[in-house]
Amino acid sequence: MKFPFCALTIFLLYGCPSNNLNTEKDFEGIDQGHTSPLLDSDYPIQPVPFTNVSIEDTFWTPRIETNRNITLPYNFKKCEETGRISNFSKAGGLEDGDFEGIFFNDSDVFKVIEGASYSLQVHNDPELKAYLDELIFKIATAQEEDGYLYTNRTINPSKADDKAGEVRWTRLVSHHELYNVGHLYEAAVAHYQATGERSLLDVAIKNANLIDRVFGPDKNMGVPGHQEIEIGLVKLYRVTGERKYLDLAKFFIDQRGNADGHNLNDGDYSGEYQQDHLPLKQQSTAVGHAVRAGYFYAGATDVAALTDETSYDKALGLIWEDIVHKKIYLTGGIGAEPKYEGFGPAYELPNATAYTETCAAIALMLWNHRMFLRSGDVKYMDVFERTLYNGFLAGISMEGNTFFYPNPLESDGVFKFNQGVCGRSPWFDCSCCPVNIVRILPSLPGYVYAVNEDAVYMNLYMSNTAEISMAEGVLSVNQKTNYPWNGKVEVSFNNAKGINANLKLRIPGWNRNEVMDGDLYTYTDDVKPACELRINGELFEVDTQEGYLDIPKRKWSKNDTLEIIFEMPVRKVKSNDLVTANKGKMALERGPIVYCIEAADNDDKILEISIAETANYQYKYDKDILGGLGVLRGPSALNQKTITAIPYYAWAHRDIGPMAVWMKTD
Ligand code: FUB
Ligand code: ZN
Repeated sequence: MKFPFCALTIFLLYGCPSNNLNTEKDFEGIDQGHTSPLLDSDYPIQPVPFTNVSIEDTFWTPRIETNRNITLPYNFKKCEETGRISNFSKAGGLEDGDFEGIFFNDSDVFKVIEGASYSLQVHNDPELKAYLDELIFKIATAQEEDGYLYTNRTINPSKADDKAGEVRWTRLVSHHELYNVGHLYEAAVAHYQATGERSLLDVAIKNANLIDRVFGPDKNMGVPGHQEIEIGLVKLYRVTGERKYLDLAKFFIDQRGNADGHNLNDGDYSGEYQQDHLPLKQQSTAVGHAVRAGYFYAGATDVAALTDETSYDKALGLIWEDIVHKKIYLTGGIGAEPKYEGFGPAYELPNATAYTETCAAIALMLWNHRMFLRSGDVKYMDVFERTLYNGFLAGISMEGNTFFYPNPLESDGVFKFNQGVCGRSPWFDCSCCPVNIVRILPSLPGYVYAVNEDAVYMNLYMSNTAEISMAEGVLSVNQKTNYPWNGKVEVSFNNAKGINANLKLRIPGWNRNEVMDGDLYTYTDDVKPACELRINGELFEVDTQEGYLDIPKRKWSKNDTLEIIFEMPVRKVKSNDLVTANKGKMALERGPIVYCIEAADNDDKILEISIAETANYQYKYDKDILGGLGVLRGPSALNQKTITAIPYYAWAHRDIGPMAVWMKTD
């Protein structure tokens, strides 16, 4: 039995929760299927939904399957064991007892439901479906009559966590009433799309209608202490077509940093910490808590795309440059500062204390994908890919049941962060990261392709078959590759009759000699990795200036093949001199993978190892290390002994010991 509780028990005991029967009457716009209504405006480029992309890939399939078989039930089990789920039962009167855990633990459960729903969309699992039914029942009973949902207060307001206070909406800065329900909305939309059932969606709608009655111009003009509801409201708008949810998301974006109606400096968690120091339009640098920031920018990008609001673009562009030119780690992680889990000053990127929370990596990916959809600019998908294979993937073990919260780029094997662990952990009291990972992996196929009128963008490389809706019909595409270990990608089509499409194949930044946009990191050599495209066996010269192999519109059918070779040499990277932490140091990369050295493979003292700028490092796929990894081997300048570097994402799977991404150079 994979899921901890016996489904149906609650239904048999209590029947249906009343608010599931009582659909809000002011909501009419949804059909009983699970399609989205057409919206007035939207991103000019649309992602191909993950449900249309079937991944069969030697690198990613095991990770997605482990997520489904191990991480997902494991996360639910942990939520059971730690009282996160019984908090709902207690709030709903199904159980006695006090609230357990941290005041925003409801959000963890919503995030796992979101991940489970994505998984259900592509993998029928009656047991999981029944488990979700039972869980949603508990959540629905926890919802108060007017739609309010926050178990920390509902169970017993006089015992609510101090940060939340006894009275609703009184401590917006420090509590997470609005953050939690943002995750509820995301989960509800995912569950509705997976099942066509409204059980959780009705809970979300009832709650959103309450929030809409309470917040807005001439009402409560406070802002959420932690952004997230903006993203959730946009998803609710997408699925229902109810404009008021989009307007409310826009209100929360515009009200942040607006002194009219709320106090911008209201305690430790206010002001810059939550990006509430200035209106977004006047912001130009990334400050404060990194997850809050990432969700904020992602939500604002959504609102800009779905409304005629163009005034956020300049600020979002400047903030993006501030991050990517000055504040991002080589791994694509953001948020250097452990004290407040956020951005430090420009170029201050210490390695051993790099906080780079897994959730911040996720927030950055979500935002960069949206920036790409708005602009078509390759630089955003370059950041997405870098973060995906490094800063994000390091957060989850290959076994799927241990996690990193901070993701430092160096370790002495002893130092413990504020999460109290050195190495991977089975769980955290504040477990926002494990439950965030579980929703990203099943939706990963949705980041591979995007479409724009007659163009198809191929942004990520992993073996898959995709059904891509075009004006003329469905283009059925196969990708075959051994990426990230090999840069060869073969593309074929299943259409008997040709379908017209302009194909845009992303040339990864590392192949274009650009570590990332800007000059924070550069390759030490001037190698120009080859990029070759063959169409039906013939070498094809294409314009690559925009970062895409742009193949003009033509009919594609099952007679056609593409072969792309992105040459993937081992590269050495150095930092901008202003990054004092990396002075005199280099890092190794190959393709999208950032490498590190760790104690398990090297008998020297890791933090003393140095490498020569001229030394050669050889790539080899080693099937004996951790089930198979591409490793780099070459001489240490210290004593000419061979050192072995492994992908950063794979560190800390063996004995806990020192690790370094940046190595001294002699
Ligand atoms: O506050 C909710 C989440 O918990 C944040 O996003 C994380 O940084 C952690 O503090
Ligand atoms: Zn987290």
